[in-house]
Amino acid sequence: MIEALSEAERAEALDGLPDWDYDDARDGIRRTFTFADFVEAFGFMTRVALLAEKADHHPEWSNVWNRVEILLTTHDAGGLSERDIELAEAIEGLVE
Ligand code: HBI
Repeated sequence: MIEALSEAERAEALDGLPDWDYDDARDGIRRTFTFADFVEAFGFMTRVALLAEKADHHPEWSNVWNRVEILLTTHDAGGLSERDIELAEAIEGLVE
């Protein structure tokens, strides 16, 4: 079992993820990524999928042509957890 982050822990984690927004309704974090075209967007999704599977932690996401919207929250914790932060950081590593 994993615990949801406290408000203070969340604030600290989000300081390190300036491009991610906190979603109050879902107790999760969101970011929209935009690429040159569909192939770039889907290539990114493939790389994220491999990271997610390795971590056994999976995004809620959608894709429209060159845009990928990602929401990270932890169902097991009922909200945002360290696992979401770790996955967000790993995703940032792909697009740097
Ligand atoms: N992915 N985002 C997210 N949240 C979870 O709680 C979660 C997951 N992937 C797999 C997973 N939990 C497993 O541990 C089981 O709950 C199936």
